[in-house]
Amino acid sequence: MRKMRTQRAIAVLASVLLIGGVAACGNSDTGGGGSKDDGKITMGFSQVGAESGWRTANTTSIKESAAAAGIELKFDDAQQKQENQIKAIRNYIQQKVDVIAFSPVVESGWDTVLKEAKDAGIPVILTDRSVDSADKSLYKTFLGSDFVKEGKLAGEWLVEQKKGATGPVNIVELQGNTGAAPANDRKKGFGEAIAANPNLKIIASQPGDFTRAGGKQVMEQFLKANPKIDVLFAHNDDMGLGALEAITAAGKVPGKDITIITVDAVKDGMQALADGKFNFIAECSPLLGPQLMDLAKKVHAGETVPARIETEETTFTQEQAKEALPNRKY
Ligand code: GYE
Repeated sequence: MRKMRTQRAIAVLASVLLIGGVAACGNSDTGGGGSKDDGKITMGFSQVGAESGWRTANTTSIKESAAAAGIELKFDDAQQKQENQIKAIRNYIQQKVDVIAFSPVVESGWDTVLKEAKDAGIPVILTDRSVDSADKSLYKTFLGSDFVKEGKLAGEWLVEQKKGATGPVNIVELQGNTGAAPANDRKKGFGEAIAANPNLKIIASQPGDFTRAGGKQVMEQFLKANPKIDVLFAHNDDMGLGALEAITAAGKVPGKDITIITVDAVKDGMQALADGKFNFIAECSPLLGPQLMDLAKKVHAGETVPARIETEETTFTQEQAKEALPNRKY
């Protein structure tokens, strides 16, 4: 009995000391430092633009995930211009946001502004596209797809399809915006894969800026200049969708007269694939928001995060697109 009472007394004393200690901590917190920190993380995000269905889905994912994670998001659309992105990042530095995240429209030319963020003590997360900076300490991590692999998967599928070809197979390529990581890397991966069959030849390759309008316009030129086009490789669905109009207007049947391969697998692209107008899509997931917010929290808390986080992806044939389409959210 006495023993129990003593134990209880010790427990009460311990909790009094504990509460006192916490209160004292709280006091010294508010008293010192003068940090404005209310515990809420503010993220400045510079988006490439609104050039494609992929981009729209990516923006939605980022906005929804920020709200769900309780992160205050400052968002800027750079309209595919690097100078706008640099301006937005400088604004975020001035506003002393907690974390800066961005999807660089092109790979080169970021060192100066990234150094400014580093000097201001603001961590930077690259999302979707990467930069070619030699100094990897300028950013904390890069979250996004392996674009070389996407191009490779597209090329390998074509090699398999055309393995019986006895004569030249003429390929035209619609590239993304000049200097963008997905344009450079998809071109590289595709080129490397098709080298396995010397019959496969890229006879024309031009940027269509990842837009439907760009895809349509450049495909019209391709069709005018080249009487025999067997294959179109478009670096995204939207350019492929734009090209469909040009191909039909030229009196050719997309998916039959011209084999069409794209990247992304957004809903409209998957519909074209299920309808037999496209022949193959290498997936690129735009749903990067949840992982980005998670990384922002970790980086803000001073935790180390992996330098590279790769998105998981697959590929789709026409049959697979028919199956996947009803559940496709974007
Ligand atoms: O494939 C394209 C978009 O950077 C992965 O940008 C992204 C690409 C995507 O415009 O549709």
